Amino acid sequence: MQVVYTPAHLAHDITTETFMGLSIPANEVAERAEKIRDALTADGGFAFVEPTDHGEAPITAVHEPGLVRFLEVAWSEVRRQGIARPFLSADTYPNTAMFEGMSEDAIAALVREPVHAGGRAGFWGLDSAAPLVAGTYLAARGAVDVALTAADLVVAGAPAAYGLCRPPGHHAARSMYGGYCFFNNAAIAAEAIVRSTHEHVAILDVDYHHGNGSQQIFWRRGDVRYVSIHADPDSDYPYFLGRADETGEGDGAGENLNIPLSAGTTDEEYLGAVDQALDAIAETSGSVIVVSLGFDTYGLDPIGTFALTTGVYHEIGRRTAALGRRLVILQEGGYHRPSLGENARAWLRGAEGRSFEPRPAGGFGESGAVAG
Ligand code: SP5
Ligand code: ZN
Repeated sequence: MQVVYTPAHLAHDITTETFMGLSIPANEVAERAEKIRDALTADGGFAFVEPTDHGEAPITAVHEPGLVRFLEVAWSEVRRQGIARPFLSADTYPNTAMFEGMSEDAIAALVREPVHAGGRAGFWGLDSAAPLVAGTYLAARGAVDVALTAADLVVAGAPAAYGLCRPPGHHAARSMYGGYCFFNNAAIAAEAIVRSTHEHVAILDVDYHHGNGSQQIFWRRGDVRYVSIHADPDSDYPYFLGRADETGEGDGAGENLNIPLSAGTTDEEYLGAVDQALDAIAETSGSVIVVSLGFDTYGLDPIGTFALTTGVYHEIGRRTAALGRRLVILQEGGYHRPSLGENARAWLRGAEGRSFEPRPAGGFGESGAVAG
């Protein structure tokens, strides 16, 4: 399988994030992508390719141009405004209750992008967990090109391609970034595939979190089906979307399927949800599936609560490929760095119909971790 990778992600150099007002070591760090790259290189069965520059048009096909401009200039604005912070995080968000009682027209006239960088981050951002630094925009553009290049390979006939996207994308909505995500790599790829093939496209989102951005972008679309398995939003991010009764509207009615699962979900329970998700995709007419692949479902993940094991990723990859459709597999979350490489290897080998032999216990694919 071809793997699309670019070192551009290293420019999104994150060390801390804010969680409920507290500064904590960042979860979405550069080492994540490097661990996966190392494991796939060591495997020997993957061919690495660099992404090609696809420009801005495929991004604004999905995102509000104002969001793109904000992300492009945000860091220089932080510096120009003399804001002494190691990363940009929002000051104030426009909570809808701020405008309660006002007419839609009055709200539309009032709520506009402010000048202060902390206010602008609130205007475009969902939460405080997507720290923005000097290299964020270049890295996020790189991740989009990774996704689009993987899509190109599959549209050209490859049975599968893996885009090692970083930063991830599925929380980014048309006019919003958040949840470690800036541009929605999977949505941009899905839209590009719809436009080039004129086929229906399905998105299978198996990140631990609900992909609120992907759901929002395709909510009214009849030509893209979004199917997601994730933690129940009653107890997990993004809290306000991801429930089973969200099924789409207009042309998109019935095209959105959310499968929320509870804390402690096991391999067996998760595979049941995978079968349900794949059944919903099998009903659609297209020939390409975009997979939003997260490993924060892993038992040892620091921010997830599921109990999945490495072996089940091989089986999920195998079952997904067994639908007989071509796969654009794009990396989303997954924060237990020692296991990321093995989990990715397991999933991708499963998707290719190759066997998976776990590396020796204690190794997690790290060279030197096994004594001797
Ligand atoms: C792409 C993706 O997986 N985004 C996830 C965004 C999650 N945002 C909430 C992070 C909560 C961090 N909780 C730290 C708990 C430490 N025990
Ligand atoms: Zn996630």
